[in-house]
Amino acid sequence: MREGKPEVLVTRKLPPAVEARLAQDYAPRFNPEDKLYSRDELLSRAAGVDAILPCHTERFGADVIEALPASVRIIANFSVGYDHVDVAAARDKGITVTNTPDVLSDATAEIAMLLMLGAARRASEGERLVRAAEWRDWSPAFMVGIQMTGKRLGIIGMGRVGQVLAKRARGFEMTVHYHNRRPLAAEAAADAIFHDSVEDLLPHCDFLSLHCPATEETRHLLNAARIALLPDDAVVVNTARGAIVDDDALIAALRSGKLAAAGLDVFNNEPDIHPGYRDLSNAFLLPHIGSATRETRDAMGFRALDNLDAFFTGREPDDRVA
Ligand code: 8YV
Repeated sequence: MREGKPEVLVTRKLPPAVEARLAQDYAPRFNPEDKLYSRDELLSRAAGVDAILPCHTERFGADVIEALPASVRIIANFSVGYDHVDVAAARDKGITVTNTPDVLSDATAEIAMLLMLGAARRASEGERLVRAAEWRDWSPAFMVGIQMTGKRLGIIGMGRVGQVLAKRARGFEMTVHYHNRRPLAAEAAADAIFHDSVEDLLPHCDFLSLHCPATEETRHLLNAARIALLPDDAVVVNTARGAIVDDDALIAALRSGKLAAAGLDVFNNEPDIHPGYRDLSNAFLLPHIGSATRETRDAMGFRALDNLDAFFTGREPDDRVA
């Protein structure tokens, strides 16, 4: 490392307390306008820096990693997901990669719960009606949705967020079923029922919530064949990554009425999502705000800084993924 404080390219605007700590301990290059950098802008701004602190909005494919200046030694992500980084390419180039697990589990589980309730109880449809002054009458047949209390919740990916959601769901007297690469230890699983394949899990899901990372193996995991295994009128929610869902299949199932509703916070090709979602009244759509709380944004920033601090003082960062 060169003399003086390490230089850090911070790709997006971060909470004031996080930027203050960065300014104290590092020589940061901030992005006060919070502008999304193009690939070329990112590379030119990275000239000479020791570290990059990016969000999931910046893509570090093998070509970008290859083109990064040799000065860059660590990519300390402000995100738990790191599918935007080609970790194999980073490893090959000797670049350390870290993420921010744990600190966003509560916030993301809250949004999963919001999506489940909002989708099942037709929240956005009702809200649009009221705002557009189109609510004119009431009858017992008006805006009837699906009750969540006491239903079966299926969770794919029983990691940190999945486990918090399972806890919250028990408050709604839901029975939790899950699929994970491995069954959880008895204490963590509590009364959740393990299924050793997605196919085995799906018929037990009145509600299905996706919590696995986006990888080659999970791409389009929820496809037409698997949706067909869900009970009729199931509700699907996704707070993980859009890539896990085959959009055409999900949209077809929402259109045909096979599924009662879907709640989505993440999409393929954000923010240019599949246009088919936009006019579906049974889709409750949010703009990737799973971890967008004041508390969690600060905690994510501090966690990314803890990783940088460890790296630049010769310790192993707690959240090293490459
Ligand atoms: C973050 C997320 O807001 O951390 C993640 O993986 O998907 C989001 O909740 C975003 O990635 C920040 O970069």
